Amino acid sequence: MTLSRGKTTLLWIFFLVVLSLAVFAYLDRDRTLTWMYNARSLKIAQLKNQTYKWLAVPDWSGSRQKYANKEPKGLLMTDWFDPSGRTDYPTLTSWSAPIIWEGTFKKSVLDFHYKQRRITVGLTVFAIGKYLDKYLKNFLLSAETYFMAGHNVIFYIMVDDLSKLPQFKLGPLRTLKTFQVKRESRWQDISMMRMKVIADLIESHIRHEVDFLFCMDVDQLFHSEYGVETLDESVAQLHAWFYKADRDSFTYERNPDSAAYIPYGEGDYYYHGAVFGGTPLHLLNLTRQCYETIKEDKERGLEAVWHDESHLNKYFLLHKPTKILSPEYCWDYKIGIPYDIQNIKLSWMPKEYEAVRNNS
Ligand code: 4GW
Ligand code: MN
Repeated sequence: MTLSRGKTTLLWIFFLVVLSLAVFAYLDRDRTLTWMYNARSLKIAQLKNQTYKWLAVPDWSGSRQKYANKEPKGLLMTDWFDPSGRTDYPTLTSWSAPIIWEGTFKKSVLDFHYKQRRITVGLTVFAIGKYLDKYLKNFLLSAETYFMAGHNVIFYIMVDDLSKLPQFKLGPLRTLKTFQVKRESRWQDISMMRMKVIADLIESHIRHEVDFLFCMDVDQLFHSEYGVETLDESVAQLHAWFYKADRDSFTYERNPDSAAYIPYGEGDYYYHGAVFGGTPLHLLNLTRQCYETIKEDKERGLEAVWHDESHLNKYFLLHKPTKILSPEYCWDYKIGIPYDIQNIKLSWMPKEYEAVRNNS
């Protein structure tokens, strides 16, 4: 049987299309090419939930876990951390995690160590509605200067309106990736949905790209170097208003029906929801877990007193952080500047509720 010329050509075209699709699928095994194509308007909320499968796989082929160990490989804690560097506040937790205060770490040793390993640190931040106009530009400009200076950084910016992104020139070693997210109508949901979006983004993107990750509120400003001394597997931030308070005055969720419940008499510290960090694997676990407990509460018609922060505090009570940051890493100038706050790296921006609350 002989085919007509036209049919032969069609068969060839069909064959070439199938071949190109196969080559594309092979090259795009980790879906990076598809991501690049979608990156400008990705609806993260629609990403598929595959975490449970992925968490069950111990081998992170293609991820950057090799450098992201609890203890910097080749460095002992005694090489870079001096717990007696400060005597005004405890510098070790009861489970022996360091509490990083100005004066307790050797910056040059750590910088040299991480520089040699060419690490990349990610930073996620959400700017939805008025927060996009009001806070994002200054947050990023200050981060550009002070966040992990001298190291590779990727900023992951989640906004509801890509056309309002601030324009400025990024320095070397810095990359900015923007994503569009659905705007929740209640502000409590804007704050809480961050856990889900970050989890999805770690799974699909961040785990391939960074060794360590921080997740921060946008209504803040960096003032001095926020460096590699903050990196670890699981990093929690002491809340500026509670670091000297008695645990029974912590504003944990006290309703026993809530998944975020912490009874009186329990708890280690009151952690601030505006800053948390760690390795991508750990933060995937944290954000998934917090999202699950938030959902559990929602299904019972409950909402924890400080929203995602209450769930984060419960998570860190059950999974102790491997490093804690002093309030110098997230200070509120409204408190003043007491003697123990020696070097403020990041501070809260004043809240102007009339400007941001009507979030339309
Ligand atoms: C009250 O009207 C609002 S709006 C409370 C939070 C809002 C909000 C928060 C928002 O409209 N858009 C937005 O992007 N966010 C993100 O959630 C932003 O990254 C912000 O830093 C984070 C947590 O909200 P917050 O800073 O107002 O929370 P607190 O008071 O605990 O710092
Ligand atoms: Mn905030």
